[in-house]
Amino acid sequence: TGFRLTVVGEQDDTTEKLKFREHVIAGLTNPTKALSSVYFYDDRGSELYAKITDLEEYYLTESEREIFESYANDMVTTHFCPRNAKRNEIINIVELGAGDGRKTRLLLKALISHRVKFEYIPIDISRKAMANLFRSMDKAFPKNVLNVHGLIGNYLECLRYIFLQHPSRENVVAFIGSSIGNFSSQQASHFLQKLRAQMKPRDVLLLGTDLRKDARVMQKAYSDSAGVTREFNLNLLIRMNKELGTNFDLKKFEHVAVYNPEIGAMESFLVCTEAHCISMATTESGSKGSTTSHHFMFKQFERIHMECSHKYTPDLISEMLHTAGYQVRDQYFDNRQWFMDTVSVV
Ligand code: AVJ
Repeated sequence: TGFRLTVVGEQDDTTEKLKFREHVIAGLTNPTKALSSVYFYDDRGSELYAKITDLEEYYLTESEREIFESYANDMVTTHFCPRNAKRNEIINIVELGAGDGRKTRLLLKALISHRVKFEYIPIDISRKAMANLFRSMDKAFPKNVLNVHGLIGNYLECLRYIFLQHPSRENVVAFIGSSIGNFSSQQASHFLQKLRAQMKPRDVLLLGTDLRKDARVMQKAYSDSAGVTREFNLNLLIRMNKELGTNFDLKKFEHVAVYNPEIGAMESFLVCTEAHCISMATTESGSKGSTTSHHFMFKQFERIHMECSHKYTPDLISEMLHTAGYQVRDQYFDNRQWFMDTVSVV
């Protein structure tokens, strides 16, 4: 028992950095400039996201917390117990993109109170986020009741690693907090299919998704009055300046978030307030002769697309899960019906 950490797959800093660089060059050369929110989560980005989840305007976290508070016991007794109720068999509680685990804690408490034996396996890309998670889990539970195995790496690679390590264990895979919202609906379906292909019959998926609602409510959640979300977006420019040697001047960019009803998603942009040119340092590694310097022209009011946060309806989610080969067992809602957690099985 206790806490363990495993790094899965190669964590090669130089290839990661090269990928990041290629991504930025492609994204800023495109006629409609775009960067990907997957790069938000360096240590500072994870910290800022944790701050966002504390904001009242960012209703998602509180709504899902309410769902777990009301229904964690029901989820455990109805869906998460090992099928044969042989309670001596350990089950895996796998969490994709664990963050600080404040909501997951409610699930784990319910499992413990029903005497289900389990290993909690959080997966995250940020080591610092994982360290914080370990600390908060250690504080929240008495000594020796939790068995935690944290994995650092890519979701699907980590899942393959777990399923190979424990081929006969039952799995509950939690993908909560509307993390799936960053995928386009096509990417989301594709990811769910790949996930399903790795799961065993009767393994459980717990999927947390944000629901469509009054656009004003959603827009406030993504442009909060304290400016934390603004800082969260600007942090990617800071990261590029640090890691790629760009010279973004943060004062020349404004954060804007709008709901796009055509795709059912909140979209975040950094809008450039004056025309200027950004340059990027040349790489030193001359092996590939990659010494071209890069410049990116910004017109006044031109914007960089930073993030999509997709919002769903219960029917859209059921349909997507069904298409991906899952059977939907239950949908849980908060009182306002702003958020939903769906339990489905393979
Ligand atoms: C971490 C993807 C769930 O899209 O709501 C929060 C990230 N972006 N505020 C979301 C985010 C701006 C968040 N997810």
